[in-house]
Amino acid sequence: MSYSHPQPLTWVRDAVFYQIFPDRFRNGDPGNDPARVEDWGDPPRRDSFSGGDLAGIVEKLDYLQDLGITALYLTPIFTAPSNHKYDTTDYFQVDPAFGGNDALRRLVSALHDRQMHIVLDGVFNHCSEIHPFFQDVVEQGPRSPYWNWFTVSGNRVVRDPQPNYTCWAGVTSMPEWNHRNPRVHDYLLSVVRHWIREYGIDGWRLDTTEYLPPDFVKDIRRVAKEENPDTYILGEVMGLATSWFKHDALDGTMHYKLWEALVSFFAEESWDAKTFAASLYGTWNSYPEDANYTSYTLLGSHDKLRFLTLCGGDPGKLVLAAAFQCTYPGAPAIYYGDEIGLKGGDDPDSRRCFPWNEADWNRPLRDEVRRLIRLRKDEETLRRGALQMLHADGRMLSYERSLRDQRLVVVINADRHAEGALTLPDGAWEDAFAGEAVRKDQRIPALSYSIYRRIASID
Ligand SMILES: [Ca+2]
Repeated sequence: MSYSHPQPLTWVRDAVFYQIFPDRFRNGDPGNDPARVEDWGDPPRRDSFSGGDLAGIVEKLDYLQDLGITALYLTPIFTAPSNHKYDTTDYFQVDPAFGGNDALRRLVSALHDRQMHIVLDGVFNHCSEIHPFFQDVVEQGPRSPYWNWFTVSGNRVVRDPQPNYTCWAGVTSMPEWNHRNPRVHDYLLSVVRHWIREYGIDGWRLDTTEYLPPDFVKDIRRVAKEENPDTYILGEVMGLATSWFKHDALDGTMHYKLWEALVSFFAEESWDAKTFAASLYGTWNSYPEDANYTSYTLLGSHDKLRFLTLCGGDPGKLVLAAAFQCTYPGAPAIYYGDEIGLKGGDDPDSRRCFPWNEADWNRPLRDEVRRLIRLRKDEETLRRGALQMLHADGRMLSYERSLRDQRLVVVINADRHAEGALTLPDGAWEDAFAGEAVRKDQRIPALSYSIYRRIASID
């Protein structure tokens, strides 16, 4: 299949994403800090605030662009009581601690000036218990016009000892919307439309997609495309996303199936290359070809231990995983701070403040990630080309990417001790970074990768 002709969502195929947890990335405006704000860098707690905001992101766009980032995914930014803001109280207001609606307008404008894109987090399964509609139900019971917007058994809302209303994962502060009520859908779809039409956002990441009715997800995608056909609808799907794609409900998935494979092969070393390649093959073939190219391939997110921590703190393993990520189909996504060696265990530890003191950075790691992103941007073949596995044996893996007459070969030796050997396919080859011709037979040192470009074919 050729990808040389214009395709929908070209910007996603070419994107390198950066995920930001806004409270922890950068405090650009101390004037909007929540009342009880911690010192920047203090270890996060589940209920602590660090003061990060959207002005801070604008301040650091040079940093992000220098790294090679072309698109941002922000965890929720609408008004909510928690630091993570998955408990929305007002879907039409950016949280004042993030700078309010004007700050979003400035951020979108600054991003678009740089031809960068922004994807917001849509939390449409549940809201906050202090959302005014739920509060009305608490106060008025069945007389509330919003009574049927939630699912309450009995004639009044009871929280303790057991909630008598459906709520997210049993968390009483997050009542679930009643998705059987069409008025709920109309309301949430108006949110989807509003931020595309009025603020020009480029996509929605749908929180807990697997808990939403499929027809509702399809409606989200439909109305988003009506506003702008280039809008990206990205599902948070922890399992296989096959059925979501089959029913045209999503453009891409946060590729957690791939993430599991990356963790097993690179970080935990519990899989050999054959098992890893078989997993890649299975997922690849179960998704439509387009969806493989427009999914979001991640090493980390706010819901997982930091990849470097999963690697036992070994940045060499992370580099190999990043080399894979940047040479495989799908838009690579960096979880803020992974590129400078930020560590972190389970939530809230995985949500530490970004350390802006460069003395705290792993500079060689950042340079390596930057170099890989640059190669991906320079080589259309890595972004859009076909994929062909060559070898998977022991702890070594090689594959080819091809587009028209362009060929690239990637080899990754994830063995800690043993050197590997690779014979390049027919033709003349050069090192893709150095641009220097190489021999056909290559030695691949332990824990290293190489990328080769074909400079001439024999035919
Ligand atoms: Ca602030």
